[in-house]
Amino acid sequence: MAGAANYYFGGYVGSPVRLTDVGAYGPNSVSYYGTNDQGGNVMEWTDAISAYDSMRIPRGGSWNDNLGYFLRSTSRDYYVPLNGYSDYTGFRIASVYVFSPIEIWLQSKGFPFDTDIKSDHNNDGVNILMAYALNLDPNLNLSGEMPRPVNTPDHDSLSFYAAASGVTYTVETSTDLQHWTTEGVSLSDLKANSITATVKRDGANRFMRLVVSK
Ligand SMILES: [Ca+2]
Ligand SMILES: [Ca+2]
Repeated sequence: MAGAANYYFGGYVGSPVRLTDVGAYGPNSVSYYGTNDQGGNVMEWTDAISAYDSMRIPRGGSWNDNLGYFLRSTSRDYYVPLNGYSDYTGFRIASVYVFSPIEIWLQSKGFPFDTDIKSDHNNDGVNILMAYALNLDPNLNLSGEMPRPVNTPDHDSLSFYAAASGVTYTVETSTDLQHWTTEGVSLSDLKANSITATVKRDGANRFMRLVVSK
């Protein structure tokens, strides 16, 4: 990480030897994560506690460090917070992003968490959301793995995995592949992570489809 930081190196002529405004060192002081003055200026408290002596760990070095050592991202200092203040120790406000179940699943399958789940990266006709909904591996060819209807003289039925977190499963029926309805489709309770959708036979040709949404 090339750049500039506010620290005091043995009286180096370029050091202000005091606190500077955030961003005073310009774009060169912006870290890989887009944060200003990560190294130098003020040293920031972290939520880490030293296992060795239970002291709290600040990192990043400050304007008051007369060596560059504490600027290193691998370096840490040890202090006990007291009821006092200094102009070389501060903190940074950050928010924690909590991954949703599907975002965790995406990463477990080798995808970035923000992948477009409507995409079909391997062109097998099954998008990523459908693979997630049916508990299948999106990296495999799933063209032959979709739920298949079972036909009896009285009913047509479709059973499928229906326990993916955050997914709504709907089964629709149609006689012409144009107009789809959930009317006449009965759904079983979830049993062994599966649901069975059943349509009564009435003499017409019937199609069934599974719709998943998030
Ligand atoms: Ca800093
Ligand atoms: Ca696919």
